[in-house]
Amino acid sequence: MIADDSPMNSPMNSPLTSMINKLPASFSFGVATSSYQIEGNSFGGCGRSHWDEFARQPDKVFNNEDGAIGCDHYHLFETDLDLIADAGFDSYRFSLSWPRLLPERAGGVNPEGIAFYDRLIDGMLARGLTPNATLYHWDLPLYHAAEGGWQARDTASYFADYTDLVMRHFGDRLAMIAPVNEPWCVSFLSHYWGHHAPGLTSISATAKAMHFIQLAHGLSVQVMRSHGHKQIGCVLNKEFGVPADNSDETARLTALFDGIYNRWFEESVFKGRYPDDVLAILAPYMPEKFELDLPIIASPLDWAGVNYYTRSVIAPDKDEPHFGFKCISGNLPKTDMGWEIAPEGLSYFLRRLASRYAPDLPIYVTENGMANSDRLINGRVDDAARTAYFANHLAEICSLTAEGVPVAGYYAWSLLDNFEWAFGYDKRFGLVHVDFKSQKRTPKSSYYYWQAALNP
Ligand code: IFM
Repeated sequence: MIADDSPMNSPMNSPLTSMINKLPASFSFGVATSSYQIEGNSFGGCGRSHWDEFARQPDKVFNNEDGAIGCDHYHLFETDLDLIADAGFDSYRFSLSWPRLLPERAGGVNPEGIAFYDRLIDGMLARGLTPNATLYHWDLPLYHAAEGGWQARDTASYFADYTDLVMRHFGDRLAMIAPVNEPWCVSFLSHYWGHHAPGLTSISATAKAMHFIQLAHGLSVQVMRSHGHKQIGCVLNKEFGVPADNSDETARLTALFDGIYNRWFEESVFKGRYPDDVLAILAPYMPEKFELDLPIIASPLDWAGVNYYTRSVIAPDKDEPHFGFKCISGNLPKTDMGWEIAPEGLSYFLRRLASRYAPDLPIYVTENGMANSDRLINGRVDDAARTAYFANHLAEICSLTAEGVPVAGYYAWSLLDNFEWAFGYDKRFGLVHVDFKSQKRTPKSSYYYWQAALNP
């Protein structure tokens, strides 16, 4: 399935080599993916998730596409693990699908789901890849969504039960684990801006989701700890806000953006509190006695993960009823998502995490990468822009480690082109091109540059 004409194999002088040489020998490099985006949830008895329901609604997803087939990773996982190992990566960050393991409301565990993750995890171990698992990368079982989803306290308890299931079957083989991928996306993006499932635009739903996803994280951490796990982390996405003008009001709004996007999650996980500026707006909608959950949310961790892609330019918006700002287009070069390329934001967050929130923890960049308008021409994909993106972000990490910021690893997003949520299969983030009709994999030039740099 892998294209065998390796046109740009082993380029000498990979632009990534000098960065990698400056990092400590123990620094870990991996790639990241997620279940709904690649597995194909029409295979192996997987249950329906709220993403299937969201994608079923007209015009929610580009071309009305969904994750039914994905990259058919369910069947092609050996090929994909070979690609990871052959490039020289030492770790694979993947997610388990809750509805694959528990497809029905009261139907018990899906043996095919257990068997699939057994094969996948054992396949990583056989290739010397360190498994780094995420338990929730957005595929909420539809039956839980129907009962209130992340607006309901019970969903957090059910997530703890699901965590226990994962720990019992796979825990001893998972070197690193995090409960939730990108809680901002799970809550604000999905319940206030409505861009992701369940597609709501309600301040009340948002406040509840912003709390219950954090509670789910904390309860899950406690379950993992009760199983004796020692490498439990979190994966928070960060976006760097910059003011569109020099006014005091825009500075205040930019700080508020930082509060909603970043500090809400950092403060609660690492300090057991929510930031006052955001809470002042969400307080009327918060679940009763939410304060009592904060010590659970702040359960101690062993590592901290940061997903970073871009910055946001913040401008006042008088028509925005609750927060008063909007994100506008900036003037930096942009990726195919229209996201500005701003590597210095990564440094800002890693430094802040190390100094303010998690001084004693190793930090991992758990996602970083770009969508590019890749074209497969004569069996080749030249994605030089993606290699440059990686190199520019790695350069920031080199400076940070030289300063003593404890960055311990980096995961490129993503191994494969995949289902990019509301953008369907239109936006390509992979190091490896996927033809979604034939499922043929073709490593792009960025893949070969990683391979050259990781195998000097
Ligand atoms: O594809 C997503 C991923 O699921 C979560 N982090 C950001 C990526 C790019 O949008």
